[in-house]
Amino acid sequence: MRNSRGWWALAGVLAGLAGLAVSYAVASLLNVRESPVVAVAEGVTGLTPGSVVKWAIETFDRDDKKVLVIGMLLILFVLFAVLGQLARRRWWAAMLGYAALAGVAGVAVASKPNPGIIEFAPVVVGLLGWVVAMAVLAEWLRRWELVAESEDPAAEPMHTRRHFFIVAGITTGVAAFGGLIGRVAGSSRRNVEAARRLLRIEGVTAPEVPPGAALGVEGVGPWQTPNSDFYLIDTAYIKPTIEPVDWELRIHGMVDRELRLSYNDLVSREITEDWITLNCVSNNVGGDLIGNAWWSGYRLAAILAEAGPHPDADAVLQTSQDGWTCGTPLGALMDDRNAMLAVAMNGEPLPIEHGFPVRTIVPGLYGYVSATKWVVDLEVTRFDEITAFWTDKGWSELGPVKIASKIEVPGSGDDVPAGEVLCAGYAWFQHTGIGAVEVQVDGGPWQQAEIATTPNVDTWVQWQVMLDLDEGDHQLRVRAVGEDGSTQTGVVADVLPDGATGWHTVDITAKA
Ligand SMILES: Nc1nc2c(c(=O)[nH]1)N[C@H]1C(S)=C(S)[C@@H](COP(=O)(O)O)O[C@H]1N2
Ligand SMILES: [Mo]
Repeated sequence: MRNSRGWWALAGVLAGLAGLAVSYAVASLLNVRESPVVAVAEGVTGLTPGSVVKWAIETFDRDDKKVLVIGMLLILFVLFAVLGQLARRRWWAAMLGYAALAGVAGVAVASKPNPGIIEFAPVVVGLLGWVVAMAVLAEWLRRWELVAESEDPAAEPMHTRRHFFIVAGITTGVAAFGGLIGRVAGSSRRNVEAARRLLRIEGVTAPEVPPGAALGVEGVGPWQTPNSDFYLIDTAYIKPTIEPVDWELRIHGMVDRELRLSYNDLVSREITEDWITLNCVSNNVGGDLIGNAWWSGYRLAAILAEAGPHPDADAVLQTSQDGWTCGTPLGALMDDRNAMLAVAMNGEPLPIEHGFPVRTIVPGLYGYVSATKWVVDLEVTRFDEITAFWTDKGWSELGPVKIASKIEVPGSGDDVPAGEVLCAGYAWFQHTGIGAVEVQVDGGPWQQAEIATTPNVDTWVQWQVMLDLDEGDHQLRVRAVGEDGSTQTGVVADVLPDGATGWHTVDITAKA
């Protein structure tokens, strides 16, 4: 027992590995977006200055993420060894250390767009793994130490030492088994990720923000929402992982010809691309369940026309691979708008979370009645014959997007210098278009804002207006006017059953 500190360090490392491994296994089994280690690695990349990231990418090329994860694991090894030694005399400090590490992972997971509760499971299980493994190993190390230091000739250090080794062996086994489960369970997701990375879809072009669409006001989110920041809403605890070769879309029901499309059939069609803003019916006034992307796909109007819908059909029941359903007006899928089966988002194959390999996008409708991710089945039918996932729960059958607007700067509670204050944000009324945006200070007259140009009526619109504010507290309000002349109502309505209404209001203080 001469080198007791070394044994404690070993115990720390083994417990650490076991915790990481069970966390990884749970992450893979639940198919959550990233294991905590990767989430932290991504967080680190996000916080690292651009020049360093650029250097790392150039130096390590495509392996930059791998290098980062390996580097983090090395740092963790050292930390685990230190925590193991700490556990010897200051148990609470070691536990605090594990909790802090889990806290970092938790923050990294929480910083992803709209993380579900399930995404925290790997962090919680990992922390439990650490604590349990460390407790068991510490127990036997202590006994060994006691016996080794004992004067009693009957005490047998061999016996306790053997026990510690057995427990250490079991912990190693758990770590190896957890790692194995993680590999095997994660393989379908890895295969799909690999297939996605290698995919080159003919005709998909990179997005270029149209000139004049972004006003460049500081504090206003980007006009084009990057995939990594795009809000995520779905009911799937485990995200479907579908390889393009395994994907098939069935179009049937009230049609003249039933169609079955493979991925290759789909991508050999004529591509269509467009800027379309997607938002969720659950978005509260001023909320951020909205994003704008460059979508590439294949026009549903053409595909449905081939199937030949019957004249008395008025709906399409869409079903995703995980069994989620929604009912979409047939008219919205067949008129001149760019309703599409999308395969790419912002010039890249759809991310798995956003519906890889194929999802529906329909300008002008909320996601819950139109934007089916992992879509596999379209049944042409009638609204009076179907129910769908959300309409079963009291949401409206039809979900046209309501006209809305939002102030992004100044933010609620901000202090601003009195005098000229730039107020800016977004307005949207997909498939009708925004004609004007007006801002009101303290219930006074509505002031016209300048609105940016947009490539079509299906995207959100940036706006800005210079306000003149006296010292003191002020309340700012915004409302939009549609291109059809309709004015956004100030009547407050809840998101249920068909979308929130009311004017977004921001309270600020102007200071000398
Ligand atoms: N398969 C599936 N598709 C779905 C949903 C879902 O729960 N499952 N939710 C819908 C809702 S309510 C919205 S708002 C959009 C969100 O799409 P996003 O996660 O890509 O932003 O997806 C729609 N498509
Ligand atoms: Mo939604």
